[in-house]
Amino acid sequence: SKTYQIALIPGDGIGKEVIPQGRRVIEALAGKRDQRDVSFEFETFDWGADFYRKHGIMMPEDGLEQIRHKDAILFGSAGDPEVPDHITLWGLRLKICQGLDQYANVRPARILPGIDAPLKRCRPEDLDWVIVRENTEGEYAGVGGRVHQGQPIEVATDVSMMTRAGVTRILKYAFELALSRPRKRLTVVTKSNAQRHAMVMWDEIAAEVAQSYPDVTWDKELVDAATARMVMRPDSLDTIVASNLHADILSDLAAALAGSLGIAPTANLDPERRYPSMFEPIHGSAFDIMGKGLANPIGTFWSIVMMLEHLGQPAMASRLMNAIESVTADPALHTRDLGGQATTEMVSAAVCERLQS
Ligand code: NAD
Ligand code: K
Ligand code: MN
Repeated sequence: SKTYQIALIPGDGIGKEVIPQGRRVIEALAGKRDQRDVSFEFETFDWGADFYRKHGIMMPEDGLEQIRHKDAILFGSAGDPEVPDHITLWGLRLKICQGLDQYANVRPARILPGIDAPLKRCRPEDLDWVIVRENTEGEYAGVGGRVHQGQPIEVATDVSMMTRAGVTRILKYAFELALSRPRKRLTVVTKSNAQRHAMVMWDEIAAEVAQSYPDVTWDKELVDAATARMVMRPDSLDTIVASNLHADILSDLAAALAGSLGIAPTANLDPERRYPSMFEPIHGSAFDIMGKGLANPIGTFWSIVMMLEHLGQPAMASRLMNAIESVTADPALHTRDLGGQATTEMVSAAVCERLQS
């Protein structure tokens, strides 16, 4: 039998509402009679904006040490109305992703049963994407600064730093992932016309890596054109790989085109498995709905599906995915972001009920 150690980091805002429901769903899954050989132990870390108000930092100095030996991390969101976003982001989520070298951020998007997606001519089978986001460097490398702050001569920079090693490993990951999917198709997104150094290197490395993957059909697209293509020709895309910033933006667009930000999941993976990987809904703290019980927990549940796949429990993963799809298929169980009136509690209870049956 196997016991997985899971770190729970609810964080801020609706993160604190959806992560407890995620735990409940995992417990419902593991409680099944035929599933008794797998169990989960949870440790919850109260890191985030409240911790910051008390201690002046988002997580303890030795925080990475505390989670380094877990099997996986389930994360909610970081962001608080009273604390600047760059502090909450850099002090927690980016610290973990970069500190545990979770260099592949994987974001599937597809239209689940029952979801009324906004594109008129797009059928569910037309939109089935996985966006791979470089997660440790690029535009979010943290290189830059401000001089002469507040003065007319002020200069501020955020340098997009890309390394051959970093770009090579994310492109290899993306080609591997594309190869594992039925269509074996990869689109490499850059902005190599304007960003003429790092992104030109990115294109060159893509062509080099592609040589090892003759079975993958791949093409290149500039990021601005890629947004239009996602809307106009969604079925021409399958696996997409892009830099940290570009894929951040493309994946929110993808989530919206698939129905709602509240549904979309993501995995921050260390593909080499030296460290635990981290799973989270792609949404943030959602200040406008926090504390009201309106948060859609599906993004968290789908993230747990990705966690179970990563942990090597595909049967549990597909059981949970089936329960999720059976719930989204019922409009009475849609939260407000999907045009319905269901609450976080109702959706979570319905998923658990389907897991029990
Ligand atoms: P957001 O994702 O929090 O919210 C955007 C919109 O989507 C809001 O209208 C919100 O109500 C809605 N929404 C999001 N998740 C939902 C859910 N589960 N159910 C129903 N509706 C949902 O993005 P934002 O408003 O740009 O950011 C708010 C805060 O969250 C900021 O502090 C930001 O920095 C932070 N943030 C954190 C993460 C993260 O932790 N990974 C990601 C994005 C934003
Ligand atoms: K999140
Ligand atoms: Mn984002």
